Amino acid sequence: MSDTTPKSGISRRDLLSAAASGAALVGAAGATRMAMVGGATGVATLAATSGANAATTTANAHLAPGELDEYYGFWSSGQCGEMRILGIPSMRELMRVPVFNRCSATGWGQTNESLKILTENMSDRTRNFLAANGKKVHDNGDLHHVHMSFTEGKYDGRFLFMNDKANTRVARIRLDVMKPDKILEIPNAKAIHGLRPQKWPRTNYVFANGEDEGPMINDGKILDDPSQYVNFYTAIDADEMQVAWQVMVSGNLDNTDADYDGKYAFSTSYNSEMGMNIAEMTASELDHVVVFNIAEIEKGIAAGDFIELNGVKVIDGRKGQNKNYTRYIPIPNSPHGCNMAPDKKHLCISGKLSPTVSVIDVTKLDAVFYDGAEPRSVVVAEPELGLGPLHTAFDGQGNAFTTLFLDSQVVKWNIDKAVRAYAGENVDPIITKVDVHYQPGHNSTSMGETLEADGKWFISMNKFSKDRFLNVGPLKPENEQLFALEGDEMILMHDGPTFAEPHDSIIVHRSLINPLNAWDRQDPMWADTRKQAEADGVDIDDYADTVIRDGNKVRVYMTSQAPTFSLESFTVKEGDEVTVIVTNLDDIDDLTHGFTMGDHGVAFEVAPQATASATFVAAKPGVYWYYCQWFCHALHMEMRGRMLVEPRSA
Ligand code: K7E
Ligand code: CUA
Repeated sequence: MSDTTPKSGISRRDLLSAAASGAALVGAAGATRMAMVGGATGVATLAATSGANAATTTANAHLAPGELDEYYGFWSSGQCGEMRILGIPSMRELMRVPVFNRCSATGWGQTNESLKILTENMSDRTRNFLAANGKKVHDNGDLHHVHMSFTEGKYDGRFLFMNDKANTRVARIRLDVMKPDKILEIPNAKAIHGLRPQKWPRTNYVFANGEDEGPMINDGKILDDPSQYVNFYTAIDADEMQVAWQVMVSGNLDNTDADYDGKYAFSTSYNSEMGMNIAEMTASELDHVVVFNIAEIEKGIAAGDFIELNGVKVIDGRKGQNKNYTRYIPIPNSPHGCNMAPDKKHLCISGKLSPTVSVIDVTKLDAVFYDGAEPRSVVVAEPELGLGPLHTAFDGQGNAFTTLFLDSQVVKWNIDKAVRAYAGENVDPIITKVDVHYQPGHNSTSMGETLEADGKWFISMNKFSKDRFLNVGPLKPENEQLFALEGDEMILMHDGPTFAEPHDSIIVHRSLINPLNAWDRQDPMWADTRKQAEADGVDIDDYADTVIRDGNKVRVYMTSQAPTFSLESFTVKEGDEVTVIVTNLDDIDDLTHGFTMGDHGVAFEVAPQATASATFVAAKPGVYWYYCQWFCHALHMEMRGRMLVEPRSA
């Protein structure tokens, strides 16, 4: 389909000029939507919107059924607490990976293997709190930011790191199996929000922001006295997944990023006032960016200039300390997004309540730390872009894309021109503005937060969808829009409704991701289970149908091989603590089994070559069927067995 045969009565050229003129795009995009309804599939419409003479990006957007995407998208899910994997450019959701949440399908938060990961780095305080509430783990999480490990400024395909704002945690996901292997509760800090891996020389640290302030020792002795509240910036040893050190700071911390030299990390702070309500929090015209000097902090720790708080070495980097750990750069006004450009030089701080993005030249920071230069001397541009700038992404060609929450727009602008304009030259840094639908938060570009930013794709992650989809009731989906980047143009390719509430995403070329098709039998995920099996004399790598009684504990070892479990039934006594351990001996791609114990709230996934287990108390005498809950075979329904629970006093 070409520009001259518009399917919907509107040509691609019309669409582009509408995009350029801003307001008309609502109507134009509406017409595109009608074209999508008319087309056989959304995929077909991707082809339809890319004109015959369109450059390669849009042409490549057509993915026929069965064709694979060029990019992985790793998505946060906000208050759902999971991570999601999408294909780009199709925007197909490929997988959901439970992290901070519990999951009915996979048994995450219920299997012994996942419980270990969820609880092994939990404080006693939290453990006791949960026990008092009859729980082992939190049921919720609030996952905002997913980022990959780096080696020399490029994604290295090893790990993903992500935050939980709700319960102050950081998780790591292994990219070979797409499951978390470490979840860490961060001591002292409250509400981990911004999170970024160190980019250079590699991800030795993951930096994590504490958003909410509180008493340094939060044991109830200090309560309603905000003058004694502090905040914590955390560096996590990314290999060990343990806190390396923390810095006490003034003002709360919002988003963070790191430079491409391994020298500095940065945090935006939107409440330098340390206010406790909206009026107080927004009183000041200027808040700040905190700059962390990594080498000086490491030196200070080595020299013993720290206090130990809940087992963590904490350096005092509050305002007025006048040590070389931190500097506070005044920035207008409640700044939010914190994004390091792949030119290795410019850090873009989105103003949120100011219509500006403040551009910091990170090569000027040495002078602020060591030569007494004014903190604001590092600001080399402050373009006025529009209302509510939240986050900035990059194309690797010197351009930046900033979301404008209040304007419901994305603005593409040139960093160099902004710097020249700030220096007094009469140039306009703004290249184009496009409407998005509606109220964008984060945005991301393909490979955009790395030295390999390729400027092909752009995602606007919009908080509201309003009229863009069929009405599904008062709770509406969010809307994520995919744009092709071609020259100076941003071409809307796809509206993607999503459930609550992805904040952030990264778009990663598929050549960097090589997951397994089946688990390695020696995987550390079930190392504890393996140890127990060895003690019980059971070889979990081979056919097993063994029931071990150990006092009132019963361990039931079985294997799954389509379409049977090795055990057709097992018998326990009322009140026994039963652990069912299932090993999936199938090693064929995609042959996942599951185990569900009927009427017991027990269910979990057992992927090819995996071992998984769950423990429960058999408190109800009677006959209970267990079954495989993953459709695996023509005889999947028949893949079941019985648990016979004998009454205690019979
Ligand atoms: Cu802007 Cu939590 Cu990244 Cu959301 S934060 S938008
Ligand atoms: Cu095994 Cu369904």
